[in-house]
Amino acid sequence: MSKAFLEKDYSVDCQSWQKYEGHQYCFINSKETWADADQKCRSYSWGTSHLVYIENMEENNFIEQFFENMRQDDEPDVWIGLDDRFDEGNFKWGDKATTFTNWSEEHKEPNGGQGIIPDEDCVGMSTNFDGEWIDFECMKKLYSICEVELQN
Ligand SMILES: [Ca+2]
Ligand SMILES: [Ca+2]
Ligand SMILES: [Ca+2]
Repeated sequence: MSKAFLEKDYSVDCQSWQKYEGHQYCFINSKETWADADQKCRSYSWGTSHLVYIENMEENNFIEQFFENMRQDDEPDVWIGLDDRFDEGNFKWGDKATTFTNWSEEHKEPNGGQGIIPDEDCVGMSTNFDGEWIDFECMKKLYSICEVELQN
């Protein structure tokens, strides 16, 4: 099988799903723009998967640890499924409003970008900031984590 073919097969990125607290997660082992990562996640599990939605501190801590275990280099940031692409300042998980958030307030995030990058609409978690969240420019390429909510 050629490498070019493998690269088009999204399933090769998401080999090991990890179960935690009624959810299932996988690590995408390639750096993608937020939109490409989101599209990959949505192609798994018959469309029930999405970029990870973090709904409490326990899940945040789990995802931080999972990312640190899975990443292939010292990349500090990973995409999560939060964005304000369609309504500036109104961050959502897909079409779901946020309840829990974990912004890096010390670093004044989300700051919507500044200077030469004035438009930051996609959110990552930073291991440099203790698992806190940062809004980034959406074309930035990062590792990402997908999530499926399991039927209990
Ligand atoms: Ca979740
Ligand atoms: Ca924004
Ligand atoms: Ca920012």
